[in-house]
Amino acid sequence: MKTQPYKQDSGKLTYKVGVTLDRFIKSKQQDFPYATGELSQILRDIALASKIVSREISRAGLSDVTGAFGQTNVQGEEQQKLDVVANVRFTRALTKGGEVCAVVSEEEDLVIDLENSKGKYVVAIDPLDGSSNIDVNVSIGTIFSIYRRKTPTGSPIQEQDVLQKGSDQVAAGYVLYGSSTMLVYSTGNGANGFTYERSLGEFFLSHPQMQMPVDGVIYTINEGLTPHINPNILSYLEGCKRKGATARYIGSLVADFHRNLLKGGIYLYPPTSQAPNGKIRLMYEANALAFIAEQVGGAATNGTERILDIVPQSLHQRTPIYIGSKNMVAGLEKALLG
Ligand code: FBP
Repeated sequence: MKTQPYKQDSGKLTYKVGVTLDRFIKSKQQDFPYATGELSQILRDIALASKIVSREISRAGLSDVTGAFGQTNVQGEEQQKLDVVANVRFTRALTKGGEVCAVVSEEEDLVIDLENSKGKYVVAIDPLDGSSNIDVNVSIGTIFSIYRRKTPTGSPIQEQDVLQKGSDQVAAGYVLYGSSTMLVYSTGNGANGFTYERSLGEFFLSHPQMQMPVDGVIYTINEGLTPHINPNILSYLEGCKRKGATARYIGSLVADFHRNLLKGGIYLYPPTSQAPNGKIRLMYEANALAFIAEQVGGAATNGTERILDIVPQSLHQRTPIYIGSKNMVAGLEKALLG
């Protein structure tokens, strides 16, 4: 039979739309030691749930999903309706995807056992980060960490499956619901960013092989905390200001981290006299962003130890965190030594 070779049409009529997240995940699958498609499926599940949550957020003012839900979570924080919506959407998507055996969520007191005898993975997730910004239309996010369970599939979920160090993550990332919705993730071979094209319902590769500047001009801290923090941090911030650095603080960790990743900067949430371990949660906030930070050439510490080396003791433990441009984090660690 006579055939003809495929000729890539480069006419203006059919401009290229770019690489979809799905195709990218597939093309990178062989990079992953256990490449059997399970991790790819989990990333797809997270992408699907984030599309639904992005839709709910973008029309929040038109539907009854703003305001408090009327319950508090294990942190004693008042749950927002969208916190609950996001928690349900991500947990449901991970359950239906069939590759996850347990979920650790900021909105759930205990580990959720998905009773999935073939699930090899554990996901830790902050379904909606930046709760104080939900109802005021300021950027918020989702943060996720993916681990391989340690015990045999089908056996009861053990502490060792869940309380794993950040350096054991097999993948991690975040979704930013901002002026556009973006998903940034890494499986340990650099980090890539995808922008959501709502009209096509697809994430497209928009930020390949992201890199964080080693030096930055931005410091990010809730200035309201300064009367209650270590004076060495105050002198470090004075040093940054003398070097011309500027303050930026959105109050949503994902949004502040993402900006500093692109522009160079440091996010600080130190221990305070009221919160001796700071505010940020290790398992589903700090670990994932520290993984990404290191993959893009940045760094993350609790002041004395690399965040990814911290051995978790409990699901909802908090940790001081200083994360961002490598030289700025190194400068902070030096300042803390006094
Ligand atoms: P949650 O909203 O998921 O609880 O996350 C914590 C957080 O909102 C971060 O996103 C943010 O960086 C920080 O707390 C803001 O804290 P504060 O209001 O004390 O500045």
